Amino acid sequence: MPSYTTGDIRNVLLVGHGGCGKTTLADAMLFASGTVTRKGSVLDGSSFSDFEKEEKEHGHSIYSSILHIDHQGKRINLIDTPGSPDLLGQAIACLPAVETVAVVVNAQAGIEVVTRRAMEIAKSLNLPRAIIINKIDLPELKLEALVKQLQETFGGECLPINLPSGKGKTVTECLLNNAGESDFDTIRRAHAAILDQIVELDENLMEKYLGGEEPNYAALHAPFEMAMDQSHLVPILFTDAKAGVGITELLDAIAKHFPSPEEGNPRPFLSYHGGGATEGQPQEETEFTYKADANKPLLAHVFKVTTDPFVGKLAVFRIHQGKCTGQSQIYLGHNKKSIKLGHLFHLQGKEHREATEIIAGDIGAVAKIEEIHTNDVLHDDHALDSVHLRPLTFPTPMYGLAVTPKARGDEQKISVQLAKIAEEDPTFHWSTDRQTHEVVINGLGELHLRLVLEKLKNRGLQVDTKPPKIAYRETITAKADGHHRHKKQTGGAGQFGEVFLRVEPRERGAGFEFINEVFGGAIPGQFIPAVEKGVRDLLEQGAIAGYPLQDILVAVTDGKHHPVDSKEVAFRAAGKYAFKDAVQKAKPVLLEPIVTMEITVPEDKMGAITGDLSGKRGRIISSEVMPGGMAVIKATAPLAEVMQYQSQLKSVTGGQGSFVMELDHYEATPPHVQQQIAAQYKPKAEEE
Ligand SMILES: Nc1nc2c(ncn2[C@@H]2O[C@H](COP(=O)(O)OP(=O)(O)O)[C@@H](O)[C@H]2O)c(=O)[nH]1
Ligand SMILES: [Mg+2]
Repeated sequence: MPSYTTGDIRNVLLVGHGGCGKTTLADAMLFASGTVTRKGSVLDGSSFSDFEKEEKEHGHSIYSSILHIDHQGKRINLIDTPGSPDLLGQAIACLPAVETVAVVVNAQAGIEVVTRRAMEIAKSLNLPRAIIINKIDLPELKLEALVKQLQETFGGECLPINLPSGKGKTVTECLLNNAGESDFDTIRRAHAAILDQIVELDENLMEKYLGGEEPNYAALHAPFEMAMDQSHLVPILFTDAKAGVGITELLDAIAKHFPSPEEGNPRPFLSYHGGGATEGQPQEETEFTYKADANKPLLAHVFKVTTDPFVGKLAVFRIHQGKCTGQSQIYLGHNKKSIKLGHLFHLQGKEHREATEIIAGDIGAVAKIEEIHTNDVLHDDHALDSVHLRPLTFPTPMYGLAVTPKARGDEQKISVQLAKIAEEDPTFHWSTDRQTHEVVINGLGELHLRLVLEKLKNRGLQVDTKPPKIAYRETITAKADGHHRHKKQTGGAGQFGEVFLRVEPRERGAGFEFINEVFGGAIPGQFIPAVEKGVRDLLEQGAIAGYPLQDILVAVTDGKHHPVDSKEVAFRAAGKYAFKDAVQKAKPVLLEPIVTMEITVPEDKMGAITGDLSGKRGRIISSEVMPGGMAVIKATAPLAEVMQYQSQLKSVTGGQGSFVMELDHYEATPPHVQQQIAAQYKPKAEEE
């Protein structure tokens, strides 16, 4: 039995732009609380959080890591995440495990790309947020202006609960404390601002406060926590993680004020009702309500899976309801067979501390169960069979490389490793191109894929890379009719089938639909599936340049059959060529993937970058200068034009620029591009 209860737990995710000091902060919190007796550091590779080989080599975080801190009888589970925009998927995956997202801001650099995205994503998931302004020791800071800018960008509900004082050598609490000076504001003013905000949620308290009564901690806790839940308050705290300033105050604030699993907002779990596969009825998805209560059935969500060199596969989970021990027999989703959990752990970076029991609200890990995958739900009651988390939205990775093994015969091993990496990283995809048989890997940016290649190399697998083929699509833009008569008479039995059909464009993303409008048995019912098969054959092969057709409605309208010679194969061929006939008349177009790009460059390179993008058929959405001399440009561009963007950006900015891209939508290519691509296409000889 752990020494703490569900109400004692605080789960906090640290997220923020690379270099703002999250990992240093995590190490400082571990040390200041007395949870560890030596202070880890990213600088000498002794960090508790950045412990993986690749992280030590690069000097920054690459994976999320789970830490725990004991502070004043409270158990704080802290998740540190990498800050590169390429690796944001790591942080997103951990969001369902926490009550609070603490966004760390570099006091000097101010609001950066990841700051903004983290604030937006956490809000969209209804997760309480806090802001930690770190590096308050640096010279020439404009902290007052930064607080203003945070309020202008993210809302007036971002309010300090402590302020730096003594030139950044300490911080002074201003929630319960009402007097004193800070480096840029008075404590009295900051205190009034935060209380005004909180008492809005509690009429009783408001009345007393307006009457001149100072609320104490007991009176403030509930409205403070509620205000965080409702995004009515985003507390701001200040730290210097390097020197340890503001760390105990941060731990105190988390322990005292931040939501516990019993208080925080519920996670969006869903379950199916009615119907069910067996009854052939559509199922209805409804919200599943649960309670962070150790005495109810187990509901745990696996948010991370890693492979540890010593213990093998490690599945990290958050218990939302119930509890488990090593003896627990659990189910994975719909599986009928139960699994004994075996050894359970609490994680401290790379250290696994054996745990006898893990309770509601806590984060734990289980080793060596191959069947468990990321996003699985573990439970111990068949009533929870269909409970699952509403899927998280991850950016769709569009930065691609085609990889071929340097050593012959490594294909299989590479596939196995890529599958493992994909399971650990929701923004990494890999596939084998149907047409070229190339293995294509996709990530959010160059750094992301470079890290994947390093990982392969560390496992003894080397590959050559080149840009992959672009995944074009084809579609039609007009209605048209098509016809084909398939007739073969060779010696004995013949083949006969004739099909008339109509094609219509559908909305982008609507997919393919096949309907049968044949009346009076012109094509006997048993041959309709063959016609559809033929149509689908062409759907795969494409009609202009060999890319799959999409967003088309096909209606079979008429046909002819022969009592003896009509066969499935005849109707399959007739369907395919009638469809081809119709597509060619339906003003077909080639669609290309358009990506959104977020490019960070030194301010003086902004003009060069936007000019270059315009030449690449790009569209600039916004450009903004950030404090610290960097500019952020948002744009969309055809993927085909920006496949080599990494090296181009590097040459324009001398290596000081970075970018991320993700799929936005498909769009028709301009006619000259379509002609070029179609001209390169040599369809395989037709064997009609
Ligand atoms: N001066 C100063 N440097 C800091 C502070 N916190 C972190 N750093 C340094 O900033 C760099 C990046 O820190 P790290 O913790 O790896 O940042 P992360 O990418 O957010 O995890 C390291 O060199 C740290 O030593 C701080 O409060 N003040
Ligand atoms: Mg880090």
